[in-house]
Amino acid sequence: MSRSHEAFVRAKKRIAGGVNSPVRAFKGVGGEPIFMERGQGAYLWDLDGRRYIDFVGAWGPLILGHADPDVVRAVSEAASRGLAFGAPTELETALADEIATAMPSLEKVRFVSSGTEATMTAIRLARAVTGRDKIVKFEGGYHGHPDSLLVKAGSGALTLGVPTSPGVPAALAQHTLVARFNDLESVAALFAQHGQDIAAVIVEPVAGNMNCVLPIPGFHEGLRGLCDRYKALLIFDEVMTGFRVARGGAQALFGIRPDLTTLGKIIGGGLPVGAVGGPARLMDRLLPDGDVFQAGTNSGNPVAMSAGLATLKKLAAPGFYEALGARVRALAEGLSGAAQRQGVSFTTNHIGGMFGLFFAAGPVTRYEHVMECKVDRFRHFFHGLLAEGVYIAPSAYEAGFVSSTHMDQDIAATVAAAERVFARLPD
Ligand code: HOZ
Repeated sequence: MSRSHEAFVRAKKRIAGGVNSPVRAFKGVGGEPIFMERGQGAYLWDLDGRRYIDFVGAWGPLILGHADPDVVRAVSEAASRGLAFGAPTELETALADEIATAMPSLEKVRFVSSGTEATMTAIRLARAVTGRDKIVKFEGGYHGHPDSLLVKAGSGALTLGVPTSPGVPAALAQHTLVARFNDLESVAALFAQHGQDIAAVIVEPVAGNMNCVLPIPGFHEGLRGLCDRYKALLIFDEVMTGFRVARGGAQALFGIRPDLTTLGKIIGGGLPVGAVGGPARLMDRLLPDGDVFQAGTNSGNPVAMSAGLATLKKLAAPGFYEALGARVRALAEGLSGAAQRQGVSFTTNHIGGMFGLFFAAGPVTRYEHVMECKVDRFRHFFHGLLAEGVYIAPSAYEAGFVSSTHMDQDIAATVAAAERVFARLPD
């Protein structure tokens, strides 16, 4: 009996479902979660001492790999000065400066402790400044778990079969309008019908919670145009893409200026940090200068701010994103080549430091394409890779992540392992 199994049995007695975030429970792939003991660079070790090449990266934050020495040093130094003050520190301004330099649309930010808090705040702010109630999101789009956004959601909600969660009042859900990603007409139709009531469109600029789906050319320009025409706000949820697809996020890559941006993951360097940001004229509506309520005991925690700062400083190194993108490309092309040699219908999407794997011929540009992929094959692939010492997300609806510590030999070992698994996949 494995130590992971014993740990899971104990966890289930005290923790709902044995896990603190549902997609971790392996229900999307079958079997039981692996309990981790430590991570270093590109590798994770489980309780039973098995090593894995890790492409989950704590679901996105670990762009520098596990336990980066500079980040660990910054965290230790900050911790030795005090774990929390519940009062402002200069670290918060320093991290806000670093973000605004990389992403100029975030003139001002408000730090929170998770992506969920960031999107919840962005929606509240958008409703307050426009005086409208409705929001537009996309099918398979996931923005954490604020009530307004758990309608036809991706990530764990999709993996576990509850894209629209019980517990969300119908009176609230009726204000959430759902369009199709990469289908501008579906958005235009909602505006034509409800234009005067729509406060905001919220979108992951690269959809990363229904696997990884890139925007088609013109999609974001079209969203910007519709929002401007109807005086609604465009919210880019860059919790995943911020500092991941480029230092300036997807907004820099695609040349789009959203009204509000939400961040998380990388800006906390592995510790819990989220942020909402935008121009002063919008952000100043938040209390205490404005009237829109938002608060948090843990917000701006000095240890978390230090982890984020140490991380963002390293991402400014020349050539960082070129090298990261080259590794992701090598992985995606390597996997596609291996699948082709083994006669497996398979395709990949990738951008910057993130990627998606699909058991379908592709191209995959829409939610429907993702839903047509062969989930059974993915399950076999996942367990085959796990047995080979490669850890990918335990769901067919999550993006994968590469860090700066994944070396050529890790990519080559992963491709070789995947080819062995492709060769024995059942039809
Ligand atoms: N919703 C996260 C991935 N998109 C999963 C978080 C977790 O389980 O840790």
